[in-house]
Amino acid sequence: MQFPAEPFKIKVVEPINRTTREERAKLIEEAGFNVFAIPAEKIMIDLLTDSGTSAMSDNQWAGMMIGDESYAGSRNYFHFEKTIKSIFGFKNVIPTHQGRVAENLLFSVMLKPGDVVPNNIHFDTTRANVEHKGGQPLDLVIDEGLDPTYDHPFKGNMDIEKLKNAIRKYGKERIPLVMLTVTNNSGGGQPVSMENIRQVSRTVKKHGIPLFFDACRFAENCYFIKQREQGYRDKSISDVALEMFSYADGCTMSAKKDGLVNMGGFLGVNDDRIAQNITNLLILMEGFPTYGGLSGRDLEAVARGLKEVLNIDYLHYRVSQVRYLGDLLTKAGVPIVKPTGGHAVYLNAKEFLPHIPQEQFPGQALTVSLYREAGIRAVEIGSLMFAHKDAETGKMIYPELELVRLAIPRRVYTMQHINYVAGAIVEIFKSRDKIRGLQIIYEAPVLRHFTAKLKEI
Ligand code: P71
Repeated sequence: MQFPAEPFKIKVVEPINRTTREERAKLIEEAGFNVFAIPAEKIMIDLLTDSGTSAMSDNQWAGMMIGDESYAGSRNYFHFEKTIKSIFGFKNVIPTHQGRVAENLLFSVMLKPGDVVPNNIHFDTTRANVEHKGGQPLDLVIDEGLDPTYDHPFKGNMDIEKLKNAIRKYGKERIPLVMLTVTNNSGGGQPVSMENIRQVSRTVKKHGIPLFFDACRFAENCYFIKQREQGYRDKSISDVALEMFSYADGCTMSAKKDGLVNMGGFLGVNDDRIAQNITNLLILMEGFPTYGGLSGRDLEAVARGLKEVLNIDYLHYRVSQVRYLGDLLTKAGVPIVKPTGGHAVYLNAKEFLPHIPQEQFPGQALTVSLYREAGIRAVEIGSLMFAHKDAETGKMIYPELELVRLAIPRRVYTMQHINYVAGAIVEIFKSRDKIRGLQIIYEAPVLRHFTAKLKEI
């Protein structure tokens, strides 16, 4: 397949610092073999996350200059509101400074202790916010979604039988809402099909349970529907989005992903009473309802970013760039999660480093190696992030998947950067038997992966 050229010209550049292997070896050791502790200036290609790391367009930067910083009723808020209503179709729009606050506000209003919230797979912040309100997060993705080698066009789909069983088991009284994460980040950035969305919507409606989207990467999901699902080839991304959201009662959104901005988020919700309750809390936590923790210029950048992200040339390039990296790695025999998702390639560390047992953190060992050998920062999504002691037996429970995520920031790196990344990983793969396991020397009681210190065995 022919991969498209960048559908943009570069007007502003930021130099990338070179570092030597010797320097990086010293830095990673000082960082306790944790890439979160490395200064970003010492990274050559930063694939830690695609969140808030995208490049804004000239049009977005121009919008920043007409930011109206009035406390109440900023003109940029009205542009923000109108844009979101036209794309998402929800009746009420509530700005927040990022996605997790939208989640916190929604669950504060809708959840009571003991409630259950089904999702395809909850992202960490959603899971943590559900638990914070005394709720129980349920992951109901189809079984294929948990098998890294299984090629399926919509691996983010929710299993309808699992959903029906959950409703039967807990009753609609204990399920205040059902969520769908598009695309499904924790499962490899995999899309959910329109057919599945319709089925989920039909199932929950029958019981009067509201459906909400975690809409971070909605445009990438719409692109996959257009490409892969029958009946959508001739529809615009905007039409696909409007249909998708028409099946839901609301959404939470981190605009740091498909909003193409460095900071921003919002809630969309149809029900006026829920919107009112959320707004009351918003004033307490984020600010007045027409800015919600954002400055006027930020609201303008989100409004403009949300329009740009619907451009088919942009989306085609975006998803192709991620696939291009996946294809280069697959051709060289490097094990990755298949198919590649919308925003990232996920290396399968269990297969990459079969000589390192899971209790020696193969995903983290590979992450360390990517930095030391090539200056690439990835993120471990495996036993360092998820392994935990069983409350009853005290035995360690390890996650099924041991992955290293290479998240691609939007419009930031060129295809030649991607060639560099693939080339470096292929070289590391050739001498993978030299990579050593790790051992924890410090860990925090929760979310240990951010601050853990380790040493090489
Ligand atoms: C990603 C992130 C950013 C992140 C957050 C926490 C730990 C590590 C990295 C954020 C998401 C997301 C989904 C599906 C909600 C949020 C929170 N993703 N839902 O993938 O992917 O949004 O960061 O704006 O609060 O690196 P927020």
